[in-house]
Amino acid sequence: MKTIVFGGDGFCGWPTALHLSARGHEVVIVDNLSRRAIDAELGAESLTPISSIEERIAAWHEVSGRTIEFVDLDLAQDPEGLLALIARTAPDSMVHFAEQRAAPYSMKSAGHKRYTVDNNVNATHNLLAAVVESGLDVHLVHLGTMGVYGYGTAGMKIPEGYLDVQVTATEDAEGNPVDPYPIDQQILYPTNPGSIYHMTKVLDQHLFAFYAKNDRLRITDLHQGIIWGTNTAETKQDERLVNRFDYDGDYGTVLNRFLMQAAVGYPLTVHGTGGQTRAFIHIQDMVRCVEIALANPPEAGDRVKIFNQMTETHRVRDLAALICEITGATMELVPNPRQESPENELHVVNATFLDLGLQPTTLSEGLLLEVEETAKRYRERADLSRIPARSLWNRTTHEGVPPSL
Ligand code: NAD
Ligand code: USQ
Repeated sequence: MKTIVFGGDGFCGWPTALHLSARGHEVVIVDNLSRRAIDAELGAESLTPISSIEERIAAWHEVSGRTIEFVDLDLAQDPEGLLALIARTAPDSMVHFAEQRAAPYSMKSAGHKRYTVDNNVNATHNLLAAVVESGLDVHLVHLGTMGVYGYGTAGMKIPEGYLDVQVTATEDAEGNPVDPYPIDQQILYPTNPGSIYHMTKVLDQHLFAFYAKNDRLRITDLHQGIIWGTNTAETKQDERLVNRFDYDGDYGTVLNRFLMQAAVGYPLTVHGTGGQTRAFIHIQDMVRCVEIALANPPEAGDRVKIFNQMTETHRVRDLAALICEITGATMELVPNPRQESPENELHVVNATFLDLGLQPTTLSEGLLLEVEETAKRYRERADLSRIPARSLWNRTTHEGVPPSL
């Protein structure tokens, strides 16, 4: 299978490109290296020392004997280049990771909001329009987010993308009363994004639904939880293949931040009461899920296939307590810079991947290893001034008043 990995230099894209290459896919990585430029803008670096994309690809060739092509292209800004690339490479499938993915970064200022919307929505739309224009039958797998659903679910399990609803009709088309009768429908699960970044994923969802209906494109949207961990079987094979590890206040995600904070002796930064419950998945399981999704495409004419790509849910303060217990770290409840529910429950259906053979890596197996293999190993590279989260989401959070949602 020939597969283009858009965003293949990033945290999820790089290990996915190697995983697919190791399994015999002919892989092309497309990336505009904007994530590396944002590191420079923020004055923050990956905790792990990441090599240039050229060095990464050369090292992979040396280690595996396999070749990956790299194309430096901006999906949002260069639709003609994108179409030419698709026509030249004629891929069977594409994996789309190429978006600005940090919620705090998307909320820093009006400029960051505009950049995130322009970049993400145009990248996705340009890709869809280019596939149609190319006339090729390509399966598109997109990395979406659990955050499109919002996190207040009134106790129900969040289904995989679609919700069965029943409304009761009490009038006919002319408005005359009739004996009530039920009408069943399936709708996209109502969205409730918490940041401009998450909002772009909601907009992506609607673009996918439209192109699946109008052009019979084959699309899978993976509603992914928060990734934890750093390396996969492939990225462990050589120091030059190491994956990035973000710990700064904008790009660092909660569990990896806590692991790094424990390793450097920084009290774990629990936002608010730590009552937020979120979905998680290990990076090794993420690459396996993408492989499974590629092997199980929808048919042309099907609606968008949506999988919930997560394996566990946890409350933030429970995660912090667990890490303190296994590492001896301490935690601190810091004012929450975000506008989000201080406490929420989260129950999620993830049957599709489990039915297709995913065997999840659990937190209990992997946490300590992650602290030892990554966080402690590279702790000398940490810049502690980059740890505090400084992106305030609205006037309320600016004034330090707890949000009430
Ligand atoms: P990342 O920022 O590390 O990687 C994204 C890559 O895309 C970067 O290398 C960047 O340079 C590239 N890119 C961005 N805009 C581009 C453009 N216009 N043209 C070409 N390349 C572009 O992010 P990540 O953590 O690897 O996330 C990848 C995807 O997975 C995102 O869409 C994100 O929404 C989704 N996701 C990530 C997580 C997580 O915990 N990291 C969780 C759920 C979903
Ligand atoms: N949090 C803390 N302390 C910290 C960092 C975060 O308490 O030091 C809290 C946040 O307030 C939030 C929760 O932890 O309640 C999760 O924050 P996060 O930064 O780990 O995750 P999030 O902003 O939701 O974004 C990440 C990825 C994004 C992806 C999303 C999946 O950056 O690309 O879409 O996870 S999900 O959360 O399921 O929507």
